[in-house]
Amino acid sequence: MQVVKSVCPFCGVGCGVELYVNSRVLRLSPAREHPVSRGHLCGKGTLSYEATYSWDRLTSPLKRVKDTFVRVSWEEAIREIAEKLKEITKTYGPEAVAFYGGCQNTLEETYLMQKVARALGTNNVDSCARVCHEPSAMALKEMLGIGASSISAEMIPLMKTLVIVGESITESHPVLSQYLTEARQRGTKIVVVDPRTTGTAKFADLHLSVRPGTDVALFNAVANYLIKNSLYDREFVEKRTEGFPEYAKGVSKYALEYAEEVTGVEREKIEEFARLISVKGVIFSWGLGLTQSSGVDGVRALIDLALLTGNFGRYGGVIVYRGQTNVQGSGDLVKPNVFPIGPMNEENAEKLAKVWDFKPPTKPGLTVTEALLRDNDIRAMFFMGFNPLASMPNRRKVEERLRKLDLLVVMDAFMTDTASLAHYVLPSAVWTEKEGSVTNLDRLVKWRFKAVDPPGEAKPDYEILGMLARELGFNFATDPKLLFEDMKKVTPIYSNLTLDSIMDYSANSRYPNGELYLYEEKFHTPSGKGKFEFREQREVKKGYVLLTVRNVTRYNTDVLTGRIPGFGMYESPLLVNPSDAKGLGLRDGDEVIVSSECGSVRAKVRVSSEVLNSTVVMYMHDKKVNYVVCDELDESKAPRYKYTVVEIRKKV
Ligand SMILES: Nc1nc2c(c(=O)[nH]1)N[C@H]1C(S)=C(S)[C@@H](COP(=O)(O)OP(=O)(O)OC[C@H]3O[C@@H](n4cnc5c(=O)[nH]c(N)nc54)[C@H](O)[C@@H]3O)O[C@H]1N2
Ligand SMILES: Nc1nc2c(c(=O)[nH]1)N[C@H]1C(S)=C(S)[C@@H](COP(=O)(O)OP(=O)(O)OC[C@H]3O[C@@H](n4cnc5c(=O)[nH]c(N)nc54)[C@H](O)[C@@H]3O)O[C@H]1N2
Ligand code: SF4
Ligand SMILES: [Mo]
Repeated sequence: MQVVKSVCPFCGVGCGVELYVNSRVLRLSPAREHPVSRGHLCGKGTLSYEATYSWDRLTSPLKRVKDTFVRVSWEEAIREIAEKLKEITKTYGPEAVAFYGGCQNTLEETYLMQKVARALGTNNVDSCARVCHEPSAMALKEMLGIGASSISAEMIPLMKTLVIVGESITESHPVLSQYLTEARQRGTKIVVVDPRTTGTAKFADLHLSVRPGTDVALFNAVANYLIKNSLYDREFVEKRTEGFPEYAKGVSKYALEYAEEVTGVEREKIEEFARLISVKGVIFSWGLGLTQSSGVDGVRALIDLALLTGNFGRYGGVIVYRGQTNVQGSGDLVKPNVFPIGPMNEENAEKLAKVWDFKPPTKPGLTVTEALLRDNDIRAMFFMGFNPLASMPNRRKVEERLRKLDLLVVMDAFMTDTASLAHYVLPSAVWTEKEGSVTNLDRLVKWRFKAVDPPGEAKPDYEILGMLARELGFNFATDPKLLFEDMKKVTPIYSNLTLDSIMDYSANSRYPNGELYLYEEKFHTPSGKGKFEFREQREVKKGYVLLTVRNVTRYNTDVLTGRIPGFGMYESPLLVNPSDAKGLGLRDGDEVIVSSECGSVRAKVRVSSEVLNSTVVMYMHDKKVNYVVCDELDESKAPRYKYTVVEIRKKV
């Protein structure tokens, strides 16, 4: 039996695994030497390979003929797609074409995808990173210099305080729970800011049940309290930051009384929060409860607290709980308005031309959310490992948009909702069937080794993209190791990594230089200083707010977990607080219609004291949910998945 090292295909913890292979994967065990997972796995990680053997894997290219799909050869599919692309770019220009990739793909595939798009002449490239943590990447880059966590999860137990905002570690990043347990044993205080009493909140010394969308008011009031009582790090602020006077002025109107009224959290608890962070040794960490509710402004207001308390370098920092296995990597490599090498300008286009042998266009393209949810002239879309029909907000609008395309190509291992609308569906190999690297939430890059062959005619995405590129007249390297070296040449933060280090599962292969913590002496901003950014709390809407969240046994649109026996694929209940249930005359099991400005869904009520009053909760894994979630976008074009005002009506 062969033992092959790999990385779990699901969440951003990126646990190291060992696949036991005898022409097929027979079982999976933790890779004990992996520095972050340290020999642990969660339940769905342990069974993750089962989905790859599901009976309904796609095994040959498919072409739509009227209302059905017919099998075609790879040659036919690629030739026809290329012909259609040439026709579309000739008639409407290259900007009529878009390539959007998922975050279960490797760095090399994502890199190749954007290269093919740019060779065609379009910057319409993006990934699912847009919808979870683009607000984080944007705020981190502008205020600290690098759009990633500054400190490793390994450092959590060494801290005095860990602040967790809008993130359910026990559901979404379960293997990190080991650090919470260890931290508690060592006396670290844990503060959880979440409207729900999550499993993670049960670890907390202090749980602030904020009203959804009010985190900015909370953080600004805490800052004001710290400044007024001289509890902030004056020396750090003077030497290492800029923008403090404007920030201090901005937060000065955020009194505790006001924060109490807006957030619904008692003043004493807010004061306790302030005191717990006014020390050295604090990590500020967050998930989607911040980005998909308050957007970039929410993240800015939290990073401000880290700057104010001087918690950087060995003393603390920021952790963003990135979602998918390679979402940090996809976010680093592919954006429609930035090149991997840096800002989208002539100078960088020239630099890229030297490596790529073609000059990429410099006109910014459209994000995936703009392409699907706002008016535009795109006529051909490629989706690689992405199921936007189920995962984007306002499903009805997305469906209309996809149906209007002249060319929709989906590369996936399964017939997803999105694939079912495609003109061509191309069968992709999955993680165990190919090789390549992924970046986890800790900036740790690891290589997945190939364990088995893909089924039927399925192929790795790098081969599919390579075939398409050749048919379009571009001769690009497609071997993952060559792609990795090519990628490093144009992606400065990855330039110091070596294949040897990322292939060694015990090595500290973190970018940029293997640091467990960044910004010990200076920030990576142009001035070397951390930048305060004051933002106001936005208006809070009235009515019931629907939050859509995760469950530990299911993964995103359930395409993979739905194919692991015993996991996933059931309808989401509507979780309602007991007092709201009483007010609405609802009991457990009652059927209700939940409706918003965008649409409505049916659900069965589950009365739950874990839910804050005036909020209701559904699991995002249920495909119906995005019929009701609306498509408001923040400054970074990320959807506000966690803030839809809804009406609830009992079905009679
Ligand atoms: N089991 C499992 N794990 C996953 C995934 C999965 O589908 N299943 N998906 C992966 C992906 S893609 C991602 S991005 C991550 C996401 O991981 P998380 O960030 O944990 O995602 P959610 O559960 O969607 O939302 C987190 C929390 O935000 C809270 N929240 C909602 N609104 C607010 C608010 O206004 N303020 C505050 N402070 N909190 C709020 C919710 O109550 C919820 O507990 O998980 C990854 N891991
Ligand atoms: N209402 C609501 N909606 C949400 C969210 C929410 O909190 N609430 N969260 C959002 C977030 S954070 C995210 S990240 C998105 C996730 O949205 P998506 O990324 O669209 O969802 P996934 O289910 O992860 O789909 C990934 C697809 O990739 C395929 N795949 C896996 N491996 C490979 C591979 O190697 N190659 C190829 N070609 N395909 C592969 C899988 O079969 C699957 O179909 O959902 C978003 N949608
Ligand atoms: S915690 Fe995340 S990466 Fe680790 S085994 Fe579970 S799903 Fe996989
Ligand atoms: Mo995500």
